[in-house]
Amino acid sequence: MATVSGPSTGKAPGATPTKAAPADLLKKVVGTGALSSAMPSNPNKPAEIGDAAYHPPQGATAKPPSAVVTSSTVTESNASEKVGSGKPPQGVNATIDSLDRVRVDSGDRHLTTNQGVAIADNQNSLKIGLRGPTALEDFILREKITHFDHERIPERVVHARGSAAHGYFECYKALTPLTKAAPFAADGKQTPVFVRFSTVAGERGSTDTARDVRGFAVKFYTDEGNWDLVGNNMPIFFIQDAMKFPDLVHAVKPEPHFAMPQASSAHDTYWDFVSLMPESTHMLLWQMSDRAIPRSYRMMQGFGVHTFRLINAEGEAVFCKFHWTPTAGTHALAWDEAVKISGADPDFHRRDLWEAIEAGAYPEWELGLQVFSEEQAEEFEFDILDPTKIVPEEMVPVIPVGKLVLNRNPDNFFAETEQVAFCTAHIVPGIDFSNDPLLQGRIHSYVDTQITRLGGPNFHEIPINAPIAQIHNNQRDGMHRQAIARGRVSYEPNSLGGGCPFQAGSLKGFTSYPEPVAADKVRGKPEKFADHYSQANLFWKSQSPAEQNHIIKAFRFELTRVQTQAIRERVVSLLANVDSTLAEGVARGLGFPVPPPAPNISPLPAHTYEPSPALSMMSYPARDIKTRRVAILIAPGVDGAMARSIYTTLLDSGAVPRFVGITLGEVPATDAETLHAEISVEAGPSVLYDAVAIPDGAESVATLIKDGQVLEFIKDQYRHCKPIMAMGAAQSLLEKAGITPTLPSGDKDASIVGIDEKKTDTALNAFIKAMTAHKELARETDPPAI
Ligand code: HDE
Repeated sequence: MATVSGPSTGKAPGATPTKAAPADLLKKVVGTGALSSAMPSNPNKPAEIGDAAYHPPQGATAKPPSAVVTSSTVTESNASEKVGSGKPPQGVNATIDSLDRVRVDSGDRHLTTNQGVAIADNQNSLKIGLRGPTALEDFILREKITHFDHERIPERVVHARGSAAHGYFECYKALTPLTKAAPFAADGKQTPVFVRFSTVAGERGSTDTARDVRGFAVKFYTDEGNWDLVGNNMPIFFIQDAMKFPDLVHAVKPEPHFAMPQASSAHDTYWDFVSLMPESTHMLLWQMSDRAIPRSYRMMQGFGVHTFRLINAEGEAVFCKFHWTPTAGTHALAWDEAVKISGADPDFHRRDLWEAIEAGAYPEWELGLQVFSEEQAEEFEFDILDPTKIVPEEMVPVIPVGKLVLNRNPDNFFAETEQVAFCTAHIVPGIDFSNDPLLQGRIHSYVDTQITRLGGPNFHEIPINAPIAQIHNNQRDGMHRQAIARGRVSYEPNSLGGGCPFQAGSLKGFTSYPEPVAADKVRGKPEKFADHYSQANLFWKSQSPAEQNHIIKAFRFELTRVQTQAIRERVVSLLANVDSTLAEGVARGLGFPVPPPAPNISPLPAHTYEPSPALSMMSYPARDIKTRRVAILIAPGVDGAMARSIYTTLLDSGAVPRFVGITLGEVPATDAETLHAEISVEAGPSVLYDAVAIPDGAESVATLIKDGQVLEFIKDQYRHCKPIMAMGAAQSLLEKAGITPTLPSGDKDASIVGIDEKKTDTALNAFIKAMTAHKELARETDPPAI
């Protein structure tokens, strides 16, 4: 009943008399004794030994006779506006409450300092006389400037440039036979998610449309903890072992002596490295393909890349690969388009994602799984632990299991998008890692990097990172700790906390798949890892002619920027192992003959695959034209009724039409109504639109045809293979731009509309059909005719 420093029953001078003592103190002392003696020994110890260890039991607990027994202090029932209600929370971690707990709105509020002190004057520092020096005591100025000085945090070492949104994942049908993972537990179950898309190489302020892999990272806030599926928009990777990741990143990042180029792999150090790493060849083809210049984050596939394991409640495991497929189709920019967008709107992808969500056009993906057994995997000619290989869909089909919908933009870019911490180590019961050596390294790297980036080990408490599942453990302290742990127990086993928090045991808790391993400790790779070219050849063969041509041109572009001839030749020597047309096409553009193929080190014979249509972007068309941006070119004298009808029909189809004029403002039409040009050709160049429509109107066409910028606008639409609708007099604009409605093959170019389709309705139908297909790539010639 007495504390060391004084009687426990007395009143602190000036304090409100406490209701707690002395009865609570007595209860605590007596109750603690009872609680502790409820655990005469640690009953779970035998379960750590031998076979029993496969099924860890739930931790032993004892119920405290009253709440005060596990309290930190008997005075916890004294309430205040700051310490809370005085009702001790039990079994609750308040730091996980929804983001509403930290949202701030300053409407109808005055300015304060960070200590809540009202600021009278936010215009002037405190000076000794109106013309005198600033006083050191100006704590208001110093707090403001000091905070500002520390506003920036280190950017992500890779994937620094990104954009994110909230949404949900909905499971179609329960997947309980395959996995006990929470998001797949019941038909129609929804799990909140936060998804961040990114480029890899560029710095935080770099352009969105650089040629690069895109990150596709999904944080599932499941009711059994956070699961982060940190994937990319390509299903494979450059390297086979985490050991090489710092080398790869150092090679691709701006060269260290002069910090160039920004956000581009088109430079010597990158190609020097990959040309000496034949395992990169397959990924190089993907990176040089149109996948590396997506039209939108909303129009790209995503992949978990590595093989993972799914585990059901019986402990049975299968291997699994994750695939995201967008409902808006998988579409790309043309390279020339990507380059021009970089100038016209470096935030192109960020804006596109934000605006689509603001407008209620919520981006959507379907999640598909490739599921296969260990026995199947052993029969494959490639190793499923090798992240430079896919599992062809012809061998293991992709089963659709759910959908992802992004329906809410963040409130604050820094607090959410910048501070979100994705970690491959974040998995939940029902999912497990495979031994992919790249994945194994990632499990360490992501948690580690957040400690530097977010300033300490408590990054999980930053609201965007906190799970919705309870957090209870004995981790304590560290920079910026927010949780105020109640009680004196911060270890396990304990009897003073009634054994709590107790281990969950194998029925509820995470257990690793008990894969038997008996092998030498060694640094090396299995033989199947050495086949670097069979799947590169598969990818090449599976591309449409236009896609193949783009790959050749991308290699040419990148290698032209490489200054060292030996490196160029070494890259082509890798390609010579993949396909002769590819190697010859690249070598011709670089002005040298194809060198001898690089040594093929595989001890196993090459495998010949049939082409896989699933690898071509052409296999993922859109279902409609929702969110496609269409320019309607207008000038005074435009056929007003037709222009309005084009606008309305496109709008009704979910597209985003814009009246584009030579300047902004009113544009008198042929009828009584005046149109408004919302944007001009100089402020919003052609590359920012997916298609162009030019309504009839002799007078308007006569104006447009005299404007070089308009002609350039139309030519770019043509060169980038976009649908063009030109009605009546507008045909002369196409002629002036040198555009014919015939493909190089001699067939009609169905995406140039308005010659045969004289009526607006018929033309619009054809135009919308062409837009659904996104582009008419058969129009392309090398070099471009226009
Ligand atoms: Fe990453 N990667 N990575 N990576 N990665 C990071 O983590 C790393 C790899 C991927 O939107 C970093 O928080 C290693 C493959 C995405 O915040 C870092 C290795 C794949 C993102 C890191 C890889 C990815 C990252 C930088 C090889 C596709 C952005 C900042 C062993 C499956 C996540 C950070 C976001 C980010 C390390 C390879 C995807 C440094 C060591 C393969 C989408 O920890």
